[in-house]
Amino acid sequence: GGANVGTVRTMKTRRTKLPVPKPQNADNGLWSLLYKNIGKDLSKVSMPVTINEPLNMLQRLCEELEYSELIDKAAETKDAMERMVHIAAFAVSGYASSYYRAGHKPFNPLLGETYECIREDKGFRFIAEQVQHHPPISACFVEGQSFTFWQDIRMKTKFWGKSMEIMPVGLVHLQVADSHYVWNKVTTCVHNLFSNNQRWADQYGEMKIEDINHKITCKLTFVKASYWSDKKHEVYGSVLDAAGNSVHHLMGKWTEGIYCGPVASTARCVWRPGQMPEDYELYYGFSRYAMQLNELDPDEADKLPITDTRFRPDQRLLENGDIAAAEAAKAALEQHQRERRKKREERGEEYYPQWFRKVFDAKGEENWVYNSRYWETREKIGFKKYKFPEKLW
Ligand code: PIF
Repeated sequence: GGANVGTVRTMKTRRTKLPVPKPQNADNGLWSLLYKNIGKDLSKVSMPVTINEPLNMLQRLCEELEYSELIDKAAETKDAMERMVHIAAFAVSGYASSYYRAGHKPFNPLLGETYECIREDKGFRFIAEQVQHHPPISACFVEGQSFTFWQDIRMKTKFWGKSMEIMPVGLVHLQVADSHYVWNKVTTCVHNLFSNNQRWADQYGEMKIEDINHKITCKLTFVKASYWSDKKHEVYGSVLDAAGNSVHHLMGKWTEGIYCGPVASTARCVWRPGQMPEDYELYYGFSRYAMQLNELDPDEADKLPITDTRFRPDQRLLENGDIAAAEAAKAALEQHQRERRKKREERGEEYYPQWFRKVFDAKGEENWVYNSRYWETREKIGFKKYKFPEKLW
């Protein structure tokens, strides 16, 4: 059943900008830091806060739902082949924001950090938790009026000197109408890593979206940019029926939009990204939707658990432009986390996340599923009375 997100709070006007523009800081020493750690697993190196944007990985997962109206459209579509067209556009739409965001990385959430997002206007509620620290794993679960969406994400990274490849591991799940979709994510490559102004991101590889209930698949190719071709940001592919016949062709760019049709000249537009806000360059390249994600609504604050990212001090300090304090707070939080880990190890305790649990699928792959307690606890007990096993800050 769909989530009853409408009754949770009354609609507010959300902020349109961050409190201050990003401070202009000089060289952040990223090059010497990476050079010192050559050959090491970079996820185990503490990075300077200046390469972060004031959003974390949990909020980035929520950002993938910016164009959730495509799922609502799919839900109204009776024809399962046509429904796949909207879902494919949705899967591509999650990459649009990355075009403006290559300059920074999201915060790495602390183990046990959570993030909720209630969007009565979009008709969904989102919950995510950092379920593992090394290697980092973020899990999320979303209930919409017409759908259920979940994923857990883990990255493999490859450092190439001037660039870095990020290969997400794990699958995205989406249930809409009588379809259950599963798909993988493509590789992200951040180029010109050491040039603060010329860093750019590419997305490439094959994405396979399956409607397991109807045996319909959509194969999409994200074309790798190259010096010799002008095929930057291109995506193409087709929707195949159970017999493997191609029924719809898809083409476009993850930065500009997706079109469907037998031939390009008559293709119809399925999705186009929204306009960027004024002065977005000054605000980390955030879209309107991204600007809202870390907003702390004073009327909602006492309903949130203390583990919610909106209370994380270093991220808030960065958002407010206080770099020195953010840097110090990040170091202190990380140190505190190391001490908690050490204590658990000394006691021989295993760590269990609060809202997700690990299950193994038929192929023996690890999956993180929502235990359905978060919203129930929020409504019935309230997080003020809920006892968290550890204090994150
Ligand atoms: C810290 O995370 P950082 C380290 O993990 C550190 O080892 C740990 O201490 P511990 C700290 O507690 C952590 O806070 C390091 C690393 C994190 C990711 C996944 O935030 C990749 O300081 C995300 O960062 C990239 O970051 C996604 O890994 C991009 O968060 C879309 O690997 C990196 C840096 C990647 C550089 C990319 C530059 C792009 C501009 O003692 O507990 O181990």
